[in-house]
Amino acid sequence: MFYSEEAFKYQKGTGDNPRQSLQTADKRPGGIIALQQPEAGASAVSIDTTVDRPVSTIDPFSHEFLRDPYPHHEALREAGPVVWLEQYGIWTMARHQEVRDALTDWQTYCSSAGVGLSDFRKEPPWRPPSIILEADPPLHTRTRAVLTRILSPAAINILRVTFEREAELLVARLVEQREFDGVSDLAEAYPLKVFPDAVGLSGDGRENLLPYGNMVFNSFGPRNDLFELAMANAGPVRDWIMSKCSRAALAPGGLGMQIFGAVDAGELTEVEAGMLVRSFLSAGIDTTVYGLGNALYCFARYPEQWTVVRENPQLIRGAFEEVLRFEAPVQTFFRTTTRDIEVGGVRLGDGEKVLLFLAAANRDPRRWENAEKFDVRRRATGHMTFGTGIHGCVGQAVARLESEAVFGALARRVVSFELTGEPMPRLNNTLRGLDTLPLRIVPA
Ligand code: 8QM
Repeated sequence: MFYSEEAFKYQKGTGDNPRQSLQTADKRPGGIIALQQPEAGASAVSIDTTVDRPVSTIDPFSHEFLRDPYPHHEALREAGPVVWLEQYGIWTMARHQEVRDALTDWQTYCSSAGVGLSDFRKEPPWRPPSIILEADPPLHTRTRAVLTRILSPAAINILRVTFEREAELLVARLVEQREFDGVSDLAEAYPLKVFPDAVGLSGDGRENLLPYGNMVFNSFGPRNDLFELAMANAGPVRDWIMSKCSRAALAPGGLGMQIFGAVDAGELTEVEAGMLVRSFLSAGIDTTVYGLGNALYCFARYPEQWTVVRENPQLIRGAFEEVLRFEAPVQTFFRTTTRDIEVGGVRLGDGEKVLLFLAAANRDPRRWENAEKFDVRRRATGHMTFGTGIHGCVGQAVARLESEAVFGALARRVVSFELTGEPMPRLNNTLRGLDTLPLRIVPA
């Protein structure tokens, strides 16, 4: 089996030598062997409450892992509440409770050292850090307040008429066409039209947006082949992005210019406003492209679930939450510890990187009934795809609006989506989604 080298073992405390003579071997599907912790009280005189640490040799950024992460997620969840990833010298958490707790405790799990593998305190970041994503309070509190206002559900609802009209136009064209690629013709085409329009970007050069997102999301991982490939044309792409972040480049009334309104109100500097426009252009496209693509893929794979949605349009909103739970476009984020802390009896040191598996938390059987089932009727809120706590996705109203506009239009016109070929994955160090999704529509 392809994941047979995923050997779990336990190490004592923070020591480096794996303990060889251990306990019961617990055979897991796929040949994974997890060695269990000693039973409590097994050593009658011990007063040491710190248990050994589960260790994994897996590389969560290898092609093999990214192609089918779910068996690996299960193995990491079952290995323990926190697991040491030997290859990178970092911790990881894959259970719902631990991921949620870490995201909530921003004082212990900080973002200002970067939310990727790279520790900004030890190596220079590839771009100036984001002043919202890669920041802690008090800076984060100030920048977040501005975006919370601009992206509030009420503020975003004003975009609904435009977003719905664009969705109707695009879907009418695709239904006419009958056969199309679900990724380029819909999942990419729609966000690339409505979101930059809403920000107030001019029409030219938008082909730079996806390559930039590819850079941003691959850069959270290690400097592997995916990172290098994404960075191949970094200079011109980054220059174009930065040129669109100034007041002069933005249309009046758009989301971008509203950020500059906060400068006039004394909340931000002019430079900070430009940096927050960069955050829009970093976080606002690929996430929804992958999200819409994953949704289409789910409905093509589980046609009976699309039928349920079509016949009950009030389920469209909840169905998209289920897509986010089941096929999370954003799979992982990192934090960095700011002090020694104990998690499930394991000691984590100060200044250590922790890889949080949002997508594994989303399928944790401790939290979800039939976690591996795509079920549009379930209550999927509580998934970790938008994160939670002070850094919880500030743009989620935009994401939901896009999905409701697109799948609302599709529900009125499409009976089913048929795969006309094998969908191909687009591998990324952070995102999970498709490169191609060949579809034929059965019209209503
Ligand atoms: C991910 O640049 C940024 O501020 C930024 C980049 C990426 C994200 C968020 C913010 C979570 C969607």
